[in-house]
Amino acid sequence: MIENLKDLWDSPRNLLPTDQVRRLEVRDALVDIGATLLSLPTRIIQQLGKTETKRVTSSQGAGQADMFEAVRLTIQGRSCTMDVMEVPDDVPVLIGQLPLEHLDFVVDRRSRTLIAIRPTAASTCTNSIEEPLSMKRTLLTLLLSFYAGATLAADKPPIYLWFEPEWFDGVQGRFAYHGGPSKPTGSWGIAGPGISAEWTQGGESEWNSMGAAAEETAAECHREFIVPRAGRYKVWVRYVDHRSATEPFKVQIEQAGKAAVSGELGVQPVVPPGDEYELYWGFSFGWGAVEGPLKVGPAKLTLKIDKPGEAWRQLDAVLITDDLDYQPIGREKPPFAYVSAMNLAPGDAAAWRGSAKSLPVGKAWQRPRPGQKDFSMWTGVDADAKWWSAQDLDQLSRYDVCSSKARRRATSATSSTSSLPAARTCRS
Ligand SMILES: [Ca+2]
Repeated sequence: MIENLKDLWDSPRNLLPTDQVRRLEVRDALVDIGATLLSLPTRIIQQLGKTETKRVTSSQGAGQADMFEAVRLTIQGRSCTMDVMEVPDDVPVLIGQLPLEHLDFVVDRRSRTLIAIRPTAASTCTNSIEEPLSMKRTLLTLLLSFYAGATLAADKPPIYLWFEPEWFDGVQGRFAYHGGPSKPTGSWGIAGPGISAEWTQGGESEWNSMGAAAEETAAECHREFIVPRAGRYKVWVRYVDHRSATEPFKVQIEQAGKAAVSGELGVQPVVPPGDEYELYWGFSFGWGAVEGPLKVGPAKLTLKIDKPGEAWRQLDAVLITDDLDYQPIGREKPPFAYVSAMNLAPGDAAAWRGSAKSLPVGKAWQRPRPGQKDFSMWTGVDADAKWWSAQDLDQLSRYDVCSSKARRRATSATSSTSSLPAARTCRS
């Protein structure tokens, strides 16, 4: 319950009828230790008829917010007086650390409830002085974001949004750096699917990448997306980092027509100049990031070139995440929430074979494990069901199971087939 404080004062003095006290019951408030104060959306502030007092820098650092005169806040029968910070209408009512501390609440993550740490009668708008300070601080560290009486926001997994810029609107035609210097076209072009330089680095993420010439001065592509949760985000971009040359481009996220996050990449190296790919090819894929706060709701990501670089621009993948500690590696996908829902490494791997689980494994198949892991170049093995059903599995050697093409190559390379190394016999 949030009430207009002045109305409450006026009511007992017969200056205002009790039923005219402006008050609101909020059922979807968010308890958020990322916030310090009590934050109310503009529409609720207007309904309560509050008056603006000053502008302050918000805890997110980048923006400013308006402060409003105090309200009476009541949660589970406990009340206190609290100043109000304004947030946009698409943000829920946020209950930060100060109101929680004033009301002597801590969050119990397991039961997803607020727990009072002293009797109701003692909960007023004063800080606890009887409680040892160390105890207070310990309890505060336990406070985590959650939707009051509903879902713990902190229990939700981090958000990872992975995008492939070669699909973005505005990417036109093709770009290639390996056919000689390319000319500016006024737009990003599809690049790839790579040559040896990319393949030795694991290749490009998913389909291809996109690129633009060093001399390009005006190219832009974008895509729209939804920010599922308000918070501070990192926008990572996997791109070609040239050794000793710049490849500048700008990353921008707009919300409601305003720049929410923006920054320039490709000016400072993100891969060490001594990196083996940088030394061998003169460039390497690397990840650079810009960071900033995003609100819940629609957003537009733009990748833009507005000045020439010293070498070509080539972008492969974008990752937007509120997991600020996460560091992308190569093309590896982040730990999406669904990954944790699957047990991808069961103890009994044979159970995965379905109807073939009772098939015995031939003794001759035992082989040294590269890097302690079993390994099979399946593309080099014949898959003729008739042939397999006629074999005695215990008698088969690696040579026997190779494709006929691989067998021909192996035979022409050496007259002995009985001691062929796996790498030679099984490469098609
Ligand atoms: Ca890509």
